[in-house]
Amino acid sequence: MSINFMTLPRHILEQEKKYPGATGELSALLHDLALAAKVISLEVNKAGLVDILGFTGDNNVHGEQVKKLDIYAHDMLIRAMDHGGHLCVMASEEEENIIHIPQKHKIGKYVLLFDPLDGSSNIDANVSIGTIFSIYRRISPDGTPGTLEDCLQKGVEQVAAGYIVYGSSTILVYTTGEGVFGFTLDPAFGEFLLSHDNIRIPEKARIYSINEGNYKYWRTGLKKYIKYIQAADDRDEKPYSARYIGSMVADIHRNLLYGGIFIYPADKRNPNGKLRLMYECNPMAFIVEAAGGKAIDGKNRILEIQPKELHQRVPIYIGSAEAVDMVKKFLIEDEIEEAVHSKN
Ligand code: P6P
Repeated sequence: MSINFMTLPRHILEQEKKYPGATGELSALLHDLALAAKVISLEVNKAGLVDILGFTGDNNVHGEQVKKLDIYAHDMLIRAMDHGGHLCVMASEEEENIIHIPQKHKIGKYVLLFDPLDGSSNIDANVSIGTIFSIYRRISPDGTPGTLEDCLQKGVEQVAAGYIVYGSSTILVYTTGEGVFGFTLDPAFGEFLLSHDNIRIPEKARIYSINEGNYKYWRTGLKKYIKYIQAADDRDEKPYSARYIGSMVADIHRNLLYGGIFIYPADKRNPNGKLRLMYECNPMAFIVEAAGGKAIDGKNRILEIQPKELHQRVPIYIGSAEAVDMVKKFLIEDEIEEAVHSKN
């Protein structure tokens, strides 16, 4: 990984030159996000030292116990983003309703949705966790307060998306739809430096990532797919490897670099799966597709789903195109078999 001292701000400006109508607002927005990421990274990396770990005792909108770092990251992002004059509204996985821009600040033309600290249940185990963000252009009239409709746009309408993974190093990955770029934070001088130029997800890879503890709740088609790939060596094929961190940002980052497939399916207990469309699946699908991969809900493209509510969940099968196509084939064949059986 050669670092050529291409800083994130310079890269964003160079990317922006590709868009003749660019006003610099999106660049400033991404710059503010990077600043927030540096501050959150500082806290995440010293969490083990400061009494910031442990439960607050509060629950978030989904009834999950919230750790202090979730709240810290949520508050930090709002404080960093609400006064830049680029946003008309925000929405956070940690907040039930949309977040308005304070009246004293200029209202901009973009919409920001974020998961402030995904994978937070892993904080105490020092497993990589991350921030995920998704940016849209507003659809409501300029100069007015942003609306829920501004936040409920299809994933194909995103103008940018990215994540920051706080792991052995802090890496920010973003795309504006053309090319995916990774920057590693150099703590020595607090700058994100280009370390992964134009990431392309490997077309083929024999890595699958799913919580097999839920096996008995899966649809038959998914069970058949997993059994099929686990029997690769019976067909004299190279065997697959199972990798599951349980932190979506970390699992997707590995998936993006090494290829393979990440799956969080619907099952008998969770008919829509667990992961949120607006804060996790849409941004990750936008990134993976920009890197040459695919992302479906089991049948349809994630980015084409018309959102109905802010915190809706969707099943997700995301990664190398070949792997996503293969699992889709198993799921559709199973659906046809079930339809035939139900008629007989
Ligand atoms: P499970 C973390 O809690 C998270 O929201 C994602 O980051 C991760 O992919 C998923 O849940 C893990 O869920 O049910 O396998 O523990």
